[in-house]
Amino acid sequence: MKNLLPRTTVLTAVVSLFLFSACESDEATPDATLQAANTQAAHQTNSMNLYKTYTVELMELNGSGVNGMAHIELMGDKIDVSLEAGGLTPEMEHMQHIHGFIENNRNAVCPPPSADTNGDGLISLVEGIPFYGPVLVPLTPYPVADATGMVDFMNQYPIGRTVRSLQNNVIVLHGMYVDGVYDPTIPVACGQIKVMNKGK
Ligand SMILES: [Cu+2]
Repeated sequence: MKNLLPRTTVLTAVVSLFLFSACESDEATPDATLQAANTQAAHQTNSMNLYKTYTVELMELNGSGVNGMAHIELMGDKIDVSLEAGGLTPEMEHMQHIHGFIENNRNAVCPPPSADTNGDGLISLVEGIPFYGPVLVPLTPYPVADATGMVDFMNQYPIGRTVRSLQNNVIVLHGMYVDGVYDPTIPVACGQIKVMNKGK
């Protein structure tokens, strides 16, 4: 487990940089659903965007057998994330992140099988990045799956302005054995973040 720390620290540092630059921007990222709306409606909905509920159905990647559900509540500049998943490698740490693109209106998606560009039968962390983008929010502290491969997780995070278009992003869970060696980075589940409730 100790050898996981440097990688985790690097990811966290990268994300901190992203969040910092996100806060510097005065432009709020418009929701994709707003593009066709008129300006007045957009303003109205933008203020409502500060309170929203989202759901995420996590589906397996790389034949992992992992699946789960996550809920996100957006409250201004904070999110509450709750996540339950099963089928994970028991007793191992599983990195979990909100992935997405900083660029306005670029939607993150879960990688299709064709993302496996080197043809080794697995979609690596790097091969998935053209689809789900870099890490926007690391959902720390990364949970360790219990003896049955389950995680039941909840935490709150501050988020930058560009991340607030949460439905443009995905959640990715990582970590499974590949050829007898635990690969903490390999994606094992992914789910699109979907708006459940437009809020107050
Ligand atoms: Cu990730």
